[in-house]
Amino acid sequence: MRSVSRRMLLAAALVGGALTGAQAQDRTPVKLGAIEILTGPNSRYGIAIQRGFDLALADINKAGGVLGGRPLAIAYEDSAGAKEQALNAARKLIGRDKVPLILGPTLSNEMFAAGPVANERKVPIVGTSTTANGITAIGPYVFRTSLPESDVIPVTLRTAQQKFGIKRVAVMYGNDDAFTKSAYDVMKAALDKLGIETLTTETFGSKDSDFSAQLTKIKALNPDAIVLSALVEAASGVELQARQLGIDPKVFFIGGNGLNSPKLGDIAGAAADGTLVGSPWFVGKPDAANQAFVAAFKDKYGGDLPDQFAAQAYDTLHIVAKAIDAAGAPDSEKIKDALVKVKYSGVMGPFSFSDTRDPADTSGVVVLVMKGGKFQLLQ
Ligand code: 1QQ
Repeated sequence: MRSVSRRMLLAAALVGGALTGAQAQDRTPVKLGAIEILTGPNSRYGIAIQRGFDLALADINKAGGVLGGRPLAIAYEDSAGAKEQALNAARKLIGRDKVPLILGPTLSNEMFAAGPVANERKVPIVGTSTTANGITAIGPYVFRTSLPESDVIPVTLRTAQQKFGIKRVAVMYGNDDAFTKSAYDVMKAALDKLGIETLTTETFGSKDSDFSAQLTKIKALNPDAIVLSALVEAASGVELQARQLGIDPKVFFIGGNGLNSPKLGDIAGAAADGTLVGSPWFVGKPDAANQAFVAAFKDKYGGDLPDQFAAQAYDTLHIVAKAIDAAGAPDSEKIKDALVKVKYSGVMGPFSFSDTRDPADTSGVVVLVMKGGKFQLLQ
């Protein structure tokens, strides 16, 4: 009898031990940081990104979260498009919240401020919309899932040349933002390479609202097209004013990533018709994964369609979740090492990082044209 009860006690102890083990299974959320533009003139970009993340977050948590059952969470910080604010947000997320990884920031201009801090503190930071040259050269903890302008703009300009026979263009760019300046450099190199003549190069500040001096000069030169590197607020203003000043609607705009937002059509309306942009994604991309994403997005956000910023963010959170699982712990160093090895197929198509932590596959660029205030695939 004694031995039986001892065995029973042993069994009870084992069960108890097993129960304690199950109870001790870690269910604490894995909280990431995100720095995005949630207020102010450029918030259309950041809110699209936030919506993409939040949709992916819901999917991931519905499927059991990360690391065998821990929910994933995101602490958002609003940068308002200001690089000092993005820098402070990075400091706060790393120092106070101790996040193992940061998503964002929205603008290259902000990444050049926040990226070095994350890199120095050895916290991976993943841009989903930063397209300027030199982003990942900040350091080994800096990643991006967005295609750099250097992979997109040459395709856009070559398409404009082949399809519309442009020979002479005017160039306009914002000269106080890292992305708009970098995209201008890429445009200039591509125009030279294609043998397209640049009649004039005009600059403006990102907060300007009067572009009449530059546009009046451009009108007199009678270009085939206007190549424009700007964020969407200024871009909409330029396009509206161009038509008000009587620049012929046949003289279409060719833009960089800043113009690839539905906000351009919302603000500029018919004045933006004919605008060409290169894009890594389009809403009508017919594969099942993308169409399911578009439907789920519309469902969650009251019928609104996703844009490329939302699609890119959606895939990025899945890529990051995969890296966290592969890392086996919410540890910055392990996540960094896992990220470089991730292979993922999402709504943008197949994805992995190149050895410079940029997208490895640069082949998926399509050219979109604005018609009736909406971008559609150029046929
Ligand atoms: C950059 C961009 C912007 C258009 C992102 C919103 O491409 O800053 O790099």
